[in-house]
Amino acid sequence: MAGRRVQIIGVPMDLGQSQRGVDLGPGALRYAGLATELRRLGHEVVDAGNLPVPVRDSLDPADPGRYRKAIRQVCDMLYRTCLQARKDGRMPVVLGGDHSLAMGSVAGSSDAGRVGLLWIDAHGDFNTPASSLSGNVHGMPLAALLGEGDPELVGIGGSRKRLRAEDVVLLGVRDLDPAERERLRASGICALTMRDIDERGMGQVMCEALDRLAGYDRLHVSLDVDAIDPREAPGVGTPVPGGLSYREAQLVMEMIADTGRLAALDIVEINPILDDRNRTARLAVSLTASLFGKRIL
Ligand code: 6HN
Ligand code: MN
Ligand code: MN
Ligand code: MN
Repeated sequence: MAGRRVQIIGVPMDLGQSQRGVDLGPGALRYAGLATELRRLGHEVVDAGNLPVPVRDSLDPADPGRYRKAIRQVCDMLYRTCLQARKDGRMPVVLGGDHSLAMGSVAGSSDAGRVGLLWIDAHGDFNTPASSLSGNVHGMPLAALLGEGDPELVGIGGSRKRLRAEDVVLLGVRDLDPAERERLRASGICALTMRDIDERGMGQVMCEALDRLAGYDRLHVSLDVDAIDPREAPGVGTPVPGGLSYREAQLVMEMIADTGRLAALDIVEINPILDDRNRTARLAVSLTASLFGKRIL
C-alpha cells in the first residue's frame, strides 16, 4: 500500500477517563517518529497539528455530565476535520487522547459511505451511562456509535445511528463490566476475545475478523493500545493482563495492510506519564508502520 496520502490529527483529550496523562499521547507518538516512519514507507504525510481541546483543569471537576458537553464539542470538531481530510484526498490518522474521540473519527468515516470497523481493545467500550460502573465516557464510544446511550454522544456529527452491529469486529477483548457484557452479548457484534486468540491462534482469528469485514471497501481501525499486553505496552491508563503479544499485534496490522482497504486509523489511550521512556508510543509507531505496509521480507 505504497504512496498513500496521510493526515495526522492530534486530539490531546483526557476528558473521557480518570487517569491523567493521556492528553500527552499525540506528542509521544510524534516524538517516537510516526511521520518519519510513514514517509520512509513512501507515504506523503501532512501533520495538521492538534485540535483545540479544553484543558481539564479549566472545566468544572464536579460536572455531573462527566465533561460530556466538552467531549461532544471536540468529537464534532474531529468529525468535521476527518471529513475535510477525506475531501482533500487524505487518510485521517488520529492521535489520542482517550478513546472517546472515536465517536468523532468513526462518524467521519461512516459519512463517506459504508465502513467496516475493527475495534482493537482490551475493553468493549460498549457501556451506556446506565450500564457503566465508572461513568467514564471512554467506556462508551462504541455503544454511542451504534446509537445507544446519552443522546449528547449519540448525536455526534449529526443525529443518526452511525453503525450497525454487523459493521463491527471487536478484537483482543478481555475485560467487560457485568452489564456491558450482557449488552455486548445481546448486540450481535462479533467479539473476538483473548480466549479465541488463545485457542485458534492470531492468524486464524484475523482471518475470521477479515472474513466478517470482507464486504467493506473501507476499513476503519481503532487501536486502543491497551489491547496489547501491559508487559509490552505499560503506558496506558487501564492496563489489563493477558493481552496481545508483540508479534500477535504486529500480525494483526500486517494482515490488515494486506487487504489494501485501510481507510482511517485511531491510536488511542497512550499515557506517557505511566510509560517507560516512551516505549509504548514507539511500539504504536512500529505497529502503524506494519499497518501501512512495512514488511519483514
Ligand atoms: N478504554 N469498562 C471500563 C469503564 O470504565 O467503562 C473501562 C473502559 C476502558 C475504556 O480503555 O478505552
Ligand atoms: Mn478503548
Ligand atoms: Mn481499552
Ligand atoms: Mn473494567
